[in-house]
Amino acid sequence: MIADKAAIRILVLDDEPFVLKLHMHMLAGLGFTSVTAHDNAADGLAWVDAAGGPADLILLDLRMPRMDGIEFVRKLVERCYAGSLVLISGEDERVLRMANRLVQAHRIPMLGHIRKPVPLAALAQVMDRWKPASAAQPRNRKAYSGGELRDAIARDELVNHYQPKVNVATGAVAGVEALVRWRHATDGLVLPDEFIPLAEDEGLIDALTRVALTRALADAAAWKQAGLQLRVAINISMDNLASVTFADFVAAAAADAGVASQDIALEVTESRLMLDARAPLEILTRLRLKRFHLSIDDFGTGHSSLSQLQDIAFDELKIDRSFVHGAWRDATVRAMYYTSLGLGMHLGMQVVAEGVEDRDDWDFVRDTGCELAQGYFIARPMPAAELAGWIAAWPEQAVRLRA
Ligand code: G
Ligand code: G
Ligand code: MN
Repeated sequence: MIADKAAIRILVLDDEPFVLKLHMHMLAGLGFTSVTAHDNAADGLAWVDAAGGPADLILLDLRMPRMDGIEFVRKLVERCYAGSLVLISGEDERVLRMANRLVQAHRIPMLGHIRKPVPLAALAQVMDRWKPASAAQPRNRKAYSGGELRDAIARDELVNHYQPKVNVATGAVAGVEALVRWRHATDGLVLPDEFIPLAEDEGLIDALTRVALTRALADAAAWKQAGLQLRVAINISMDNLASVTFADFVAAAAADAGVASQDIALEVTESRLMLDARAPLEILTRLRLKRFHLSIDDFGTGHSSLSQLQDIAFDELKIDRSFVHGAWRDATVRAMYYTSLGLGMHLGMQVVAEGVEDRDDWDFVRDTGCELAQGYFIARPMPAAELAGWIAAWPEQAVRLRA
């Protein structure tokens, strides 16, 4: 709930005076009364410039004669606009989505997009998301230095969490994915997005991967001892595949730990373009010949794409979560999902749907015949020590999901 709706300064832009009146009326009905309306972007911009303290929120029509909504957004960015935006348009979903992406890329808080004619309930729902500019700002991430990360690796501050992958039809736990975290002395548990790119830039990714892999192998061996049959997956950066000794390192580490190569999966994401494909191809081919399980991660994003599938004999394809979560209700997302699933199946790969976040996602994935699923709905990544407990409790939940 918003405390003081009347204090929020709203600008409504639409080239049709009737629509302007209607939207102002709807906003007033919802309790938003500090509303200014203009029927063209130039006047809107003049108002923003003159009003002494710009709008907190702008309801923006995309198609307007002369200056359109997209150009207006650029002018807002030039003015360091700090408020939020709602896009309103008669365009179809995909055009709205494209505009939505642009606004996000400009880092303007986007409360949502609504198709015309605007239903009151949709407007109310979007307006409910409004937050003051300070609260809407993303948490300021702390930037770490290469030296700090190097010390963290040396001091053994990196730990693996594990997220289960389960068979959708049977509920069986097929394996786990190791996801590294930094147990930071003062900042708490730091997620990999905040230090993997740094590790790649600072030449630390090999050291990091060695630590994560060694840890994962030790945990895999312990689980096997305890009678748990799990394939353990580890994430590999493209930079790991630059040095041809990597395949030998992986094979030796697995042998030392007493873990069979079939029980280890290597998840590869091509986050940046590889200029020289020879080393990665050599390493992946050798690992495949040694029967390590190769997985293409985040499929459909970045460079994890079709030509990769053609060149590399992956055993597993992980459909990126942006093509999974919400696919049941969104036709565009669903098209990406089905295409990825079909490709994986045609090529005889195991397919994993990532980002299964709720019951609707789960039911959808199950109905499509995808073999494996992973996501918050099943389990969040957890410390190694919690896995056995989770596995013991899971079947009861899985049974209920079959209903
Ligand atoms: O753990 P999260 O759940 O936040 O992971 C974010 C990203 O970090 C994912 O893309 C994942 O693949 C990557 N990641 C996690 N652990 C490792 C790792 O050990 N090595 C590499 N290269 N990437 C990792
Ligand atoms: O790139 P990779 O697939 O390795 O990334 C795994 C990342 O996805 C980790 O950051 C993990 O915490 C995150 N993740 C796992 N399950 C879900 C989920 O259901 N929803 C979302 N949003 N993220 C998830
Ligand atoms: Mn992964």
